[in-house]
Amino acid sequence: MTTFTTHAASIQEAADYIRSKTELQPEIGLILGSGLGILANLIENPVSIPYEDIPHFPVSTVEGHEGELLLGTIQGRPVIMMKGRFHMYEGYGPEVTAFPVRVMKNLGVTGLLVTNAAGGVNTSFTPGDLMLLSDHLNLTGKSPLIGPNDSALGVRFPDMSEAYSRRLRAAAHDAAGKQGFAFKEGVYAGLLGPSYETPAEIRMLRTLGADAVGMSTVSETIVARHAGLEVLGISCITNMAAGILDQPLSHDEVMETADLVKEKFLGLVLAIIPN
Ligand code: 6GU
Repeated sequence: MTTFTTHAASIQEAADYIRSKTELQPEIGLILGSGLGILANLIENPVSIPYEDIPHFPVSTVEGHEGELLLGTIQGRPVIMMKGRFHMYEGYGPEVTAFPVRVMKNLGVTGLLVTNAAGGVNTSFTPGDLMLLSDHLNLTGKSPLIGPNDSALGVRFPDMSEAYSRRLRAAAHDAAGKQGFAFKEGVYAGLLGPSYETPAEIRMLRTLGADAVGMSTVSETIVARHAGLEVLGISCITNMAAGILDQPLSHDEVMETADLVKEKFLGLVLAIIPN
Protein backbone atom coordinates (compact mmCIF):
# COMPACT_ATOMS: atom_id res chain seq x y z
CA MET A 1 0.00 0.00 0.00
CA THR A 2 1.38 3.37 -0.99
CA THR A 3 1.79 5.79 1.86
CA PHE A 4 0.80 9.42 1.52
CA THR A 5 2.11 12.39 3.38
CA THR A 6 -0.54 14.84 4.46
CA HIS A 7 1.46 17.42 6.36
CA ALA A 8 1.54 21.17 5.70
CA ALA A 9 4.23 21.03 2.99
CA SER A 10 2.24 18.43 1.01
CA ILE A 11 -0.93 20.50 1.30
CA GLN A 12 0.98 23.52 0.04
CA GLU A 13 2.49 21.64 -2.91
CA ALA A 14 -0.89 20.24 -3.96
CA ALA A 15 -2.52 23.67 -3.65
CA ASP A 16 0.32 25.36 -5.55
CA TYR A 17 -0.04 22.85 -8.38
CA ILE A 18 -3.77 23.60 -8.62
CA ARG A 19 -3.05 27.36 -8.58
CA SER A 20 -0.67 26.83 -11.50
CA LYS A 21 -3.59 25.44 -13.54
CA THR A 22 -6.17 28.18 -12.98
CA GLU A 23 -6.49 31.68 -11.63
CA LEU A 24 -9.88 30.92 -10.17
CA GLN A 25 -9.95 31.26 -6.39
CA PRO A 26 -12.62 28.90 -5.11
CA GLU A 27 -14.88 29.90 -2.21
CA ILE A 28 -17.02 26.78 -2.10
CA GLY A 29 -15.86 23.17 -2.10
CA LEU A 30 -18.09 20.33 -3.26
CA ILE A 31 -17.48 16.62 -2.80
CA LEU A 32 -19.62 14.35 -4.93
CA GLY A 33 -20.75 10.96 -3.71
CA SER A 34 -21.41 7.75 -5.64
CA GLY A 35 -23.56 8.31 -8.70
CA LEU A 36 -23.77 12.05 -8.07
CA GLY A 37 -21.02 13.01 -10.53
CA ILE A 38 -23.76 14.57 -12.66
CA LEU A 39 -23.37 17.64 -10.45
CA ALA A 40 -20.16 18.31 -12.35
CA ASN A 41 -22.35 19.42 -15.28
CA LEU A 42 -23.36 22.48 -13.24
CA ILE A 43 -19.91 24.02 -13.47
CA GLU A 44 -19.44 26.74 -16.06
CA ASN A 45 -16.07 26.81 -17.86
CA PRO A 46 -14.58 24.01 -15.78
CA VAL A 47 -10.86 23.41 -15.56
CA SER A 48 -10.29 19.70 -14.99
CA ILE A 49 -7.29 18.39 -13.07
CA PRO A 50 -6.91 14.60 -12.81
CA TYR A 51 -6.08 13.47 -9.29
CA GLU A 52 -3.10 11.55 -10.60
CA ASP A 53 -1.47 14.82 -11.70
CA ILE A 54 -1.75 16.52 -8.30
CA PRO A 55 1.23 16.08 -5.95
CA HIS A 56 0.38 13.93 -2.92
CA PHE A 57 -3.16 13.25 -4.09
CA PRO A 58 -4.41 9.68 -3.74
CA VAL A 59 -6.15 8.13 -6.75
CA SER A 60 -9.69 6.76 -6.40
CA THR A 61 -10.14 3.12 -7.33
CA VAL A 62 -13.86 2.36 -7.12
CA GLU A 63 -16.23 1.77 -10.01
CA GLY A 64 -18.67 4.64 -10.34
CA HIS A 65 -16.26 7.06 -8.76
CA GLU A 66 -14.22 9.28 -10.96
CA GLY A 67 -10.97 10.97 -10.16
CA GLU A 68 -10.80 14.60 -11.11
CA LEU A 69 -10.89 18.01 -9.56
CA LEU A 70 -12.99 20.61 -11.35
CA LEU A 71 -12.68 24.34 -10.83
CA GLY A 72 -15.13 26.82 -12.28
CA THR A 73 -18.22 28.78 -11.36
CA ILE A 74 -21.77 27.82 -10.39
CA GLN A 75 -24.29 30.68 -10.31
CA GLY A 76 -21.30 33.02 -10.58
CA ARG A 77 -19.67 31.62 -7.43
CA PRO A 78 -16.16 30.15 -7.74
CA VAL A 79 -16.19 26.50 -6.77
CA ILE A 80 -13.83 23.55 -6.56
CA MET A 81 -15.41 20.15 -6.98
CA MET A 82 -14.12 16.67 -6.24
CA LYS A 83 -15.58 14.26 -8.75
CA GLY A 84 -14.82 11.05 -6.94
CA ARG A 85 -13.61 10.87 -3.36
CA PHE A 86 -11.35 8.64 -1.28
CA HIS A 87 -12.70 6.06 1.13
CA MET A 88 -11.13 4.31 4.07
CA TYR A 89 -12.25 0.96 2.67
CA GLU A 90 -9.81 1.52 -0.19
CA GLY A 91 -7.11 1.26 2.43
CA TYR A 92 -6.48 4.96 2.96
CA GLY A 93 -6.15 6.40 6.43
CA PRO A 94 -8.80 8.98 7.40
CA GLU A 95 -6.24 11.79 7.05
CA VAL A 96 -5.67 10.73 3.44
CA THR A 97 -9.40 10.66 2.62
CA ALA A 98 -9.67 14.19 4.03
CA PHE A 99 -6.44 15.57 2.51
CA PRO A 100 -8.29 17.31 -0.37
CA VAL A 101 -10.35 19.26 2.17
CA ARG A 102 -7.14 20.74 3.56
CA VAL A 103 -6.04 21.60 0.04
CA MET A 104 -9.38 23.32 -0.57
CA LYS A 105 -8.93 25.35 2.62
CA ASN A 106 -5.45 26.37 1.46
CA LEU A 107 -6.99 27.55 -1.84
CA GLY A 108 -9.41 29.84 0.03
CA VAL A 109 -12.55 27.75 0.40
CA THR A 110 -14.77 28.78 3.33
CA GLY A 111 -17.78 26.49 2.82
CA LEU A 112 -17.96 22.80 1.99
CA LEU A 113 -20.87 20.83 0.53
CA VAL A 114 -20.40 17.10 1.07
CA THR A 115 -22.73 14.68 -0.66
CA ASN A 116 -23.00 10.94 -0.40
CA ALA A 117 -25.13 7.94 -1.24
CA ALA A 118 -26.45 6.37 1.93
CA GLY A 119 -28.70 3.58 3.13
CA GLY A 120 -31.91 4.52 4.93
CA VAL A 121 -31.94 3.39 8.57
CA ASN A 122 -34.97 5.49 9.53
CA THR A 123 -37.94 3.38 8.39
CA SER A 124 -39.92 6.50 7.44
CA PHE A 125 -37.40 7.17 4.65
CA THR A 126 -37.90 6.07 1.03
CA PRO A 127 -35.21 5.47 -1.60
CA GLY A 128 -34.80 8.71 -3.54
CA ASP A 129 -35.17 10.89 -0.44
CA LEU A 130 -32.55 13.57 0.11
CA MET A 131 -31.46 14.04 3.71
CA LEU A 132 -29.62 17.02 5.14
CA LEU A 133 -27.13 15.85 7.74
CA SER A 134 -28.07 17.33 11.10
CA ASP A 135 -25.13 15.53 12.67
CA HIS A 136 -23.02 12.41 12.29
CA LEU A 137 -21.78 9.39 14.21
CA ASN A 138 -18.13 8.69 13.47
CA LEU A 139 -18.13 4.90 13.74
CA THR A 140 -14.97 4.36 11.70
CA GLY A 141 -13.00 3.95 14.90
CA LYS A 142 -10.50 6.53 13.67
CA SER A 143 -9.99 10.26 13.36
CA PRO A 144 -8.15 12.16 10.62
CA LEU A 145 -6.71 14.37 13.37
CA ILE A 146 -4.72 11.60 15.09
CA GLY A 147 -1.07 12.50 15.56
CA PRO A 148 0.70 15.75 16.32
CA ASN A 149 -1.54 18.76 15.78
CA ASP A 150 -0.37 21.43 13.36
CA SER A 151 -1.83 24.55 14.96
CA ALA A 152 -1.53 26.34 11.61
CA LEU A 153 -4.30 24.00 10.41
CA GLY A 154 -6.56 24.12 13.45
CA VAL A 155 -6.83 23.52 17.18
CA ARG A 156 -5.94 20.29 18.97
CA PHE A 157 -9.49 19.67 20.21
CA PRO A 158 -11.94 21.07 17.68
CA ASP A 159 -15.53 21.68 18.73
CA MET A 160 -17.99 19.43 16.89
CA SER A 161 -21.21 20.68 18.47
CA GLU A 162 -22.36 22.13 15.16
CA ALA A 163 -20.56 19.91 12.65
CA TYR A 164 -23.18 20.67 9.99
CA SER A 165 -23.99 24.36 9.86
CA ARG A 166 -27.42 25.31 11.17
CA ARG A 167 -27.33 28.40 8.98
CA LEU A 168 -26.64 26.42 5.82
CA ARG A 169 -29.26 23.81 6.70
CA ALA A 170 -31.85 26.55 7.13
CA ALA A 171 -30.83 28.01 3.75
CA ALA A 172 -31.08 24.55 2.15
CA HIS A 173 -34.56 23.94 3.58
CA ASP A 174 -35.55 27.36 2.32
CA ALA A 175 -34.23 26.69 -1.18
CA ALA A 176 -36.01 23.32 -1.26
CA GLY A 177 -39.31 24.85 -0.08
CA LYS A 178 -39.18 27.36 -2.93
CA GLN A 179 -38.94 24.43 -5.35
CA GLY A 180 -41.90 22.65 -3.73
CA PHE A 181 -39.66 20.01 -2.27
CA ALA A 182 -38.75 19.00 1.29
CA PHE A 183 -35.44 17.68 2.55
CA LYS A 184 -35.46 15.04 5.24
CA GLU A 185 -32.99 15.76 8.02
CA GLY A 186 -31.15 13.29 10.19
CA VAL A 187 -28.03 11.71 11.61
CA TYR A 188 -25.52 10.02 9.29
CA ALA A 189 -23.55 7.07 10.65
CA GLY A 190 -20.17 6.76 8.93
CA LEU A 191 -18.75 3.22 8.92
CA LEU A 192 -15.65 1.69 7.38
CA GLY A 193 -17.32 -0.75 4.98
CA PRO A 194 -16.84 -2.09 2.37
CA SER A 195 -19.41 -4.76 3.19
CA TYR A 196 -22.86 -3.38 3.79
CA GLU A 197 -24.15 -3.85 7.33
CA THR A 198 -26.00 -6.84 8.73
CA PRO A 199 -29.63 -6.41 9.84
CA ALA A 200 -28.44 -6.61 13.48
CA GLU A 201 -25.96 -3.81 12.86
CA ILE A 202 -28.70 -1.70 11.32
CA ARG A 203 -30.96 -2.26 14.37
CA MET A 204 -27.99 -1.24 16.53
CA LEU A 205 -27.41 1.90 14.46
CA ARG A 206 -31.10 2.84 14.75
CA THR A 207 -30.88 2.43 18.53
CA LEU A 208 -27.80 4.66 18.50
CA GLY A 209 -29.74 7.42 16.76
CA ALA A 210 -28.72 6.97 13.13
CA ASP A 211 -31.13 7.82 10.30
CA ALA A 212 -28.78 6.92 7.44
CA VAL A 213 -25.60 4.91 7.01
CA GLY A 214 -22.66 5.18 4.65
CA MET A 215 -18.92 4.78 4.18
CA SER A 216 -17.69 8.33 3.70
CA THR A 217 -18.04 11.95 4.78
CA VAL A 218 -17.20 11.85 8.52
CA SER A 219 -13.43 12.24 8.17
CA GLU A 220 -13.90 15.01 5.59
CA THR A 221 -16.27 16.86 7.91
CA ILE A 222 -13.94 16.48 10.91
CA VAL A 223 -11.05 17.97 8.91
CA ALA A 224 -13.30 20.71 7.54
CA ARG A 225 -14.39 21.72 11.05
CA HIS A 226 -10.77 21.57 12.23
CA ALA A 227 -9.98 23.98 9.40
CA GLY A 228 -12.89 26.25 10.33
CA LEU A 229 -14.98 25.54 7.24
CA GLU A 230 -18.75 25.72 7.34
CA VAL A 231 -20.18 22.36 6.25
CA LEU A 232 -23.43 21.33 4.61
CA GLY A 233 -24.02 17.59 4.12
CA ILE A 234 -26.59 15.94 1.87
CA SER A 235 -27.24 12.20 1.72
CA CYS A 236 -29.06 10.69 -1.19
CA ILE A 237 -30.96 7.76 0.33
CA THR A 238 -30.36 5.29 -2.48
CA ASN A 239 -31.75 2.18 -0.77
CA MET A 240 -33.06 1.01 2.55
CA ALA A 241 -30.40 -0.49 4.83
CA ALA A 242 -30.20 -4.25 5.48
CA GLY A 243 -33.13 -6.01 7.10
CA ILE A 244 -35.72 -3.31 6.41
CA LEU A 245 -36.97 -4.60 3.06
CA ASP A 246 -36.87 -8.26 2.18
CA GLN A 247 -34.20 -7.85 -0.49
CA PRO A 248 -30.42 -7.87 -0.81
CA LEU A 249 -28.41 -4.66 -1.24
CA SER A 250 -26.26 -3.93 -4.24
CA HIS A 251 -24.03 -1.15 -5.52
CA ASP A 252 -26.06 -1.27 -8.76
CA GLU A 253 -29.16 -0.23 -6.85
CA VAL A 254 -27.21 2.59 -5.21
CA MET A 255 -26.10 3.88 -8.62
CA GLU A 256 -29.58 3.50 -10.17
CA THR A 257 -31.35 5.48 -7.46
CA ALA A 258 -28.68 8.18 -7.48
CA ASP A 259 -29.30 8.46 -11.22
CA LEU A 260 -33.08 8.81 -10.70
CA VAL A 261 -32.77 11.75 -8.29
CA LYS A 262 -30.11 13.63 -10.23
CA GLU A 263 -32.46 16.31 -11.65
CA LYS A 264 -33.87 17.08 -8.19
CA PHE A 265 -30.38 17.12 -6.75
CA LEU A 266 -29.05 19.45 -9.44
CA GLY A 267 -31.88 21.93 -8.93
CA LEU A 268 -31.33 22.00 -5.20
CA VAL A 269 -27.58 22.46 -5.39
CA LEU A 270 -28.07 25.30 -7.87
CA ALA A 271 -30.46 26.95 -5.44
CA ILE A 272 -28.23 26.40 -2.41
CA ILE A 273 -24.91 27.61 -3.87
CA PRO A 274 -25.74 31.34 -3.79
CA ASN A 275 -26.13 31.01 -0.01
CL1 6GU B 1 -27.07 0.28 3.41
N1 6GU B 1 -24.65 0.99 4.01
C1 6GU B 1 -23.52 1.64 3.78
N2 6GU B 1 -22.56 1.49 4.68
N3 6GU B 1 -23.30 2.43 2.73
C2 6GU B 1 -24.30 2.58 1.86
C3 6GU B 1 -25.51 1.94 2.01
C4 6GU B 1 -25.66 1.12 3.13
N4 6GU B 1 -26.31 2.28 0.98
C5 6GU B 1 -25.61 3.12 0.21
N5 6GU B 1 -24.38 3.30 0.74
